[in-house]
Amino acid sequence: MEKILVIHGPNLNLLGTREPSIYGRLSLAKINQMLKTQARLAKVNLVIKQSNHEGQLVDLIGQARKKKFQGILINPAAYTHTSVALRDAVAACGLSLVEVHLSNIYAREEFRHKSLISPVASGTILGFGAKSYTLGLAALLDIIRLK
Ligand code: CA2
Repeated sequence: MEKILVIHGPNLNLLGTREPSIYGRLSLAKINQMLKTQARLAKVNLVIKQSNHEGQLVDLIGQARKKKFQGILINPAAYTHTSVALRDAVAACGLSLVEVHLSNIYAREEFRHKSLISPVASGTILGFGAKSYTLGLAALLDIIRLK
Protein backbone atom coordinates (compact mmCIF):
# COMPACT_ATOMS: atom_id res chain seq x y z
CA MET A 1 0.00 0.00 0.00
CA GLU A 2 1.33 3.47 -0.91
CA LYS A 3 2.08 5.87 1.93
CA ILE A 4 1.28 9.57 1.40
CA LEU A 5 2.18 12.48 3.68
CA VAL A 6 -0.35 15.33 3.88
CA ILE A 7 1.05 18.61 5.25
CA HIS A 8 -1.00 21.63 6.25
CA GLY A 9 0.97 24.86 6.77
CA PRO A 10 0.53 27.80 9.14
CA ASN A 11 -2.87 28.90 10.41
CA LEU A 12 -4.78 26.20 8.55
CA ASN A 13 -5.76 24.91 12.01
CA LEU A 14 -8.04 28.01 12.09
CA LEU A 15 -10.13 26.89 9.10
CA GLY A 16 -13.86 27.12 9.62
CA THR A 17 -13.54 29.73 12.35
CA ARG A 18 -12.93 32.91 10.28
CA GLU A 19 -12.85 34.21 6.66
CA PRO A 20 -15.40 31.67 5.34
CA SER A 21 -15.89 33.75 2.16
CA ILE A 22 -12.26 33.03 1.20
CA TYR A 23 -11.53 29.63 2.74
CA GLY A 24 -14.99 28.06 3.10
CA ARG A 25 -16.81 26.79 6.17
CA LEU A 26 -15.15 23.42 6.59
CA SER A 27 -12.81 22.85 9.51
CA LEU A 28 -9.41 21.22 9.02
CA ALA A 29 -10.73 18.15 10.85
CA LYS A 30 -13.52 17.84 8.26
CA ILE A 31 -11.08 18.18 5.34
CA ASN A 32 -8.89 15.52 6.94
CA GLN A 33 -11.90 13.27 7.31
CA MET A 34 -12.71 13.70 3.58
CA LEU A 35 -9.11 12.84 2.68
CA LYS A 36 -9.14 9.75 4.93
CA THR A 37 -12.37 8.50 3.30
CA GLN A 38 -10.84 9.03 -0.15
CA ALA A 39 -7.65 7.27 0.94
CA ARG A 40 -9.55 4.28 2.30
CA LEU A 41 -11.42 3.88 -1.01
CA ALA A 42 -8.16 4.27 -2.97
CA LYS A 43 -6.38 1.85 -0.63
CA VAL A 44 -3.62 4.26 0.32
CA ASN A 45 -2.17 4.98 3.72
CA LEU A 46 -2.31 8.69 4.77
CA VAL A 47 -0.36 10.44 7.49
CA ILE A 48 -1.60 13.99 8.15
CA LYS A 49 0.38 16.78 9.86
CA GLN A 50 -0.20 20.48 10.51
CA SER A 51 2.39 22.93 11.74
CA ASN A 52 2.72 26.69 12.16
CA HIS A 53 6.54 26.43 12.21
CA GLU A 54 8.68 26.72 9.11
CA GLY A 55 11.52 24.54 10.43
CA GLN A 56 9.11 21.79 11.42
CA LEU A 57 7.64 21.79 7.91
CA VAL A 58 11.15 21.62 6.43
CA ASP A 59 11.93 18.63 8.70
CA LEU A 60 8.72 16.81 7.74
CA ILE A 61 9.54 17.17 4.03
CA GLY A 62 13.22 16.30 4.54
CA GLN A 63 12.47 13.09 6.46
CA ALA A 64 9.61 11.90 4.21
CA ARG A 65 11.66 9.71 1.86
CA LYS A 66 13.48 7.97 4.73
CA LYS A 67 10.13 7.33 6.38
CA LYS A 68 9.02 5.48 3.23
CA PHE A 69 6.49 7.99 1.93
CA GLN A 70 6.00 7.88 -1.86
CA GLY A 71 4.46 11.32 -2.19
CA ILE A 72 3.51 14.55 -0.43
CA LEU A 73 0.31 16.60 -0.65
CA ILE A 74 0.96 20.05 0.82
CA ASN A 75 -0.78 23.34 1.39
CA PRO A 76 2.21 25.51 2.38
CA ALA A 77 -0.20 28.37 3.24
CA ALA A 78 1.60 31.72 3.78
CA TYR A 79 5.04 30.06 3.43
CA THR A 80 4.12 29.49 -0.24
CA HIS A 81 5.02 33.10 -0.89
CA THR A 82 8.02 33.55 1.42
CA SER A 83 9.93 30.39 2.21
CA VAL A 84 13.10 29.62 0.29
CA ALA A 85 13.79 26.97 2.97
CA LEU A 86 10.56 25.13 2.15
CA ARG A 87 11.22 25.38 -1.60
CA ASP A 88 14.75 23.96 -1.14
CA ALA A 89 13.35 21.10 0.98
CA VAL A 90 10.78 20.29 -1.72
CA ALA A 91 13.40 20.43 -4.48
CA ALA A 92 15.69 18.08 -2.50
CA CYS A 93 13.10 15.59 -1.22
CA GLY A 94 13.08 13.37 -4.31
CA LEU A 95 9.34 12.62 -4.02
CA SER A 96 6.31 13.48 -6.12
CA LEU A 97 4.68 16.48 -4.48
CA VAL A 98 1.39 18.22 -5.22
CA GLU A 99 0.82 21.76 -3.93
CA VAL A 100 -2.76 22.74 -3.12
CA HIS A 101 -4.53 25.96 -2.15
CA LEU A 102 -8.10 26.49 -1.10
CA SER A 103 -8.30 29.94 -2.69
CA ASN A 104 -7.26 31.18 -6.12
CA ILE A 105 -4.09 32.98 -5.06
CA TYR A 106 -3.92 34.77 -8.47
CA ALA A 107 -7.29 36.44 -7.86
CA ARG A 108 -6.14 37.87 -4.52
CA GLU A 109 -3.56 40.40 -3.28
CA GLU A 110 -0.47 40.77 -5.45
CA PHE A 111 1.84 39.40 -2.74
CA ARG A 112 0.04 36.05 -3.08
CA HIS A 113 0.57 35.83 -6.84
CA LYS A 114 4.06 34.34 -6.47
CA SER A 115 4.52 30.76 -5.29
CA LEU A 116 8.09 29.74 -4.52
CA ILE A 117 6.86 26.13 -4.34
CA SER A 118 5.09 25.73 -7.72
CA PRO A 119 8.29 25.59 -9.84
CA VAL A 120 9.57 22.61 -7.81
CA ALA A 121 6.20 20.82 -7.32
CA SER A 122 4.92 18.04 -9.60
CA GLY A 123 1.81 20.19 -10.00
CA THR A 124 -0.45 22.71 -8.28
CA ILE A 125 -4.22 22.72 -7.74
CA LEU A 126 -5.91 25.85 -6.44
CA GLY A 127 -9.13 27.75 -6.13
CA PHE A 128 -11.55 24.86 -5.53
CA GLY A 129 -11.90 25.19 -1.77
CA ALA A 130 -11.69 21.89 0.12
CA LYS A 131 -12.02 20.12 -3.24
CA SER A 132 -8.47 21.28 -4.10
CA TYR A 133 -7.27 18.72 -1.54
CA THR A 134 -9.28 15.78 -2.93
CA LEU A 135 -8.33 16.69 -6.52
CA GLY A 136 -4.73 17.01 -5.35
CA LEU A 137 -4.72 13.61 -3.68
CA ALA A 138 -6.22 11.99 -6.81
CA ALA A 139 -3.57 13.65 -9.00
CA LEU A 140 -0.76 12.60 -6.65
CA LEU A 141 -1.95 8.98 -6.65
CA ASP A 142 -2.08 8.99 -10.46
CA ILE A 143 1.49 10.32 -10.65
CA ILE A 144 2.79 7.74 -8.18
CA ARG A 145 0.90 4.79 -9.66
CA LEU A 146 1.84 5.61 -13.26
CA LYS A 147 5.55 5.90 -12.38
O1 CA2 B 1 -5.68 29.42 -0.28
C1 CA2 B 1 -4.91 28.77 0.44
O2 CA2 B 1 -5.04 27.57 0.68
C2 CA2 B 1 -3.73 29.51 1.10
O3 CA2 B 1 -2.62 28.62 1.08
C3 CA2 B 1 -4.17 29.80 2.53
C4 CA2 B 1 -3.16 30.64 3.31
C5 CA2 B 1 -2.76 31.88 2.54
O4 CA2 B 1 -1.73 32.57 3.23
C6 CA2 B 1 -2.28 31.54 1.13
O5 CA2 B 1 -1.97 32.75 0.45
C7 CA2 B 1 -3.34 30.78 0.37
C8 CA2 B 1 -3.77 31.06 4.66
C9 CA2 B 1 -4.17 29.92 5.56
C10 CA2 B 1 -4.78 30.46 6.81
O6 CA2 B 1 -6.17 30.18 6.81
C11 CA2 B 1 -6.99 30.80 7.70
C12 CA2 B 1 -8.26 30.29 7.81
C13 CA2 B 1 -9.17 30.85 8.67
C14 CA2 B 1 -8.81 31.92 9.46
C15 CA2 B 1 -7.54 32.44 9.36
C16 CA2 B 1 -6.62 31.87 8.48
